[in-house]
Amino acid sequence: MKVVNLKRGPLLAVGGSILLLFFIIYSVSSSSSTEITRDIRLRSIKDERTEIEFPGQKEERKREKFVKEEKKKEKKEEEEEMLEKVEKKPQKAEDGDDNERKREFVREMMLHAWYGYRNYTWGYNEIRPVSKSPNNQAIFGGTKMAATIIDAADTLWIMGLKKEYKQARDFIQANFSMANAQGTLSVFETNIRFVGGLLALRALTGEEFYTEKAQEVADALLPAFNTPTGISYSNINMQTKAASNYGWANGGSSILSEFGSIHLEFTYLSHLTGKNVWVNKVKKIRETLDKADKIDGGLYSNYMNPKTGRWSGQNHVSLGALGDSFYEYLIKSWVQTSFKDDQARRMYWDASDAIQRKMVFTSKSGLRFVAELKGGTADKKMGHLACFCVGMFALEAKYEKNETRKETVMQLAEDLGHTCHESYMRTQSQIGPEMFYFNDYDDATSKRSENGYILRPEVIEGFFYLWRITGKEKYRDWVWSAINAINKNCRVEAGFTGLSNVYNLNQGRDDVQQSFFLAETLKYAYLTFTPNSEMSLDEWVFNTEAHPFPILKDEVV
Ligand code: DMJ
Repeated sequence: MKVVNLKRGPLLAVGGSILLLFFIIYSVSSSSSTEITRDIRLRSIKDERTEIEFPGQKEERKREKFVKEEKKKEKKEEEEEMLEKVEKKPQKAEDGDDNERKREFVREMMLHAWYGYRNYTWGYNEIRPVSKSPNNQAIFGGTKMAATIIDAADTLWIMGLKKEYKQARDFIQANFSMANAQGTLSVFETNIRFVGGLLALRALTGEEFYTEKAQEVADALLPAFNTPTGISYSNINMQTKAASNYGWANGGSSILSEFGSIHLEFTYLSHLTGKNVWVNKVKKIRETLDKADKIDGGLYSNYMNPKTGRWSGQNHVSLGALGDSFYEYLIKSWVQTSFKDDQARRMYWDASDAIQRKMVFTSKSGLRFVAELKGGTADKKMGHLACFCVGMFALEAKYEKNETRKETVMQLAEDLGHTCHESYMRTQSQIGPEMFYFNDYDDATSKRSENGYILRPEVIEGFFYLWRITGKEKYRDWVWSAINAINKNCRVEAGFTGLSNVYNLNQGRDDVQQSFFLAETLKYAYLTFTPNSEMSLDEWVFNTEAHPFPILKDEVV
């Protein structure tokens, strides 16, 4: 037994092992196949369930996918169409390649200004182009509100700078929100640059999100209008919503050029949305001003108490700082409404008559200028800002029906244009100062104070209107000369800077690229060299920051 057992032992062991191996293989394979089967069964149950519980859901999903893709395609097509419009280069100027070359020159300046800002301070308000750092003025609440992007975008569009316009557009759509605003904002600056810029973009592109953003900004300003007279305050705090005036403004008064330069924007916003909340605000301001006493039958003092509607201060009247764009908005409101705003027409024509009677003087050497009035006495100086009135009077002449008056006011516009041009020609930089003085001994450019240049547009703006309205080639030459002087003296590696003293370039620069340089100065320069049909004055009215709004054919709301 033992032997038999001993002999059969290994055989049995091998056989057993083989059997065991078969068993293991069988059980493993059968268990995994069970799991696979179970899995397949579960999946098919799941599928069955899906089909049973939600019949047609697959088709629905397919349909949704299709609709999504179609929408995406549509959006892409719309975007391409919109960008095609911006790419559309202005037609070749009728008068040849020279103007095309000049347009290219200005366009290149725009790109230089834009990329300086974009490369170093994207999203901030402005660039300090010498130090390549952000410039955050208090008027914007000191926070990142992307003022340059909003102010420049319509110029990029008008110049056909497709890629750069898209950079601006995408930023505004994705990032611009009043929720980012902090601190105290200037109602006037926020309105002319932000509401104005966004509305112009809506007008040019047809894209609706711009209206929504403009409405958001305008709504944020509304608490400043809660006064018994409707006359708005200068500032609004974004957190507390408290409105306030500047202490320096004649003991906390509201300022004429500020509360008087909201009319175009709020009217157009109401027109676009069909809501009259904004237009009602500016109508109330207009009523208060219409009822108020005038100086010399048509002039307005620069300061008003918003609670009483009474003028404050010593009747300071100016076409420069504190007064300027109020007068501009009267005539432009009349134009904007296709000449239906009769109250604006009457108030403007009364003002223009009074300005011509009381504020226009001729210097010893024959230069005509618009002085400021203080308590009835003329202060014989004219600021760069006041040169905007060259364009205003040219616009008046364009629409004046009475031939004698037309001639008179056109002559005034041209004479004042000449004076503003002289203020440029008589300096080392060939750029005019912030303020120029006249007296019995010297005139036009005596160097006293305020000798800087902060990239302002008004002189070029005036020449632009004179060119468009008179067709005299010399006005184009004047723009060309001014823009070349700016390019030569203000250009630095990261954009354009203001100058500390236009009479003495050794005195340095202010290291600020103002957003209005891209919004206004370069836009007016560029449009001087396009055919007149490009942003025609018969179709568009420019706000005081050079943002174009269409002349409205229908009623406002
Ligand atoms: C701009 O913001 C506007 O033109 C405003 O009316 C006056 N000041 C600057 C440009 O100089």
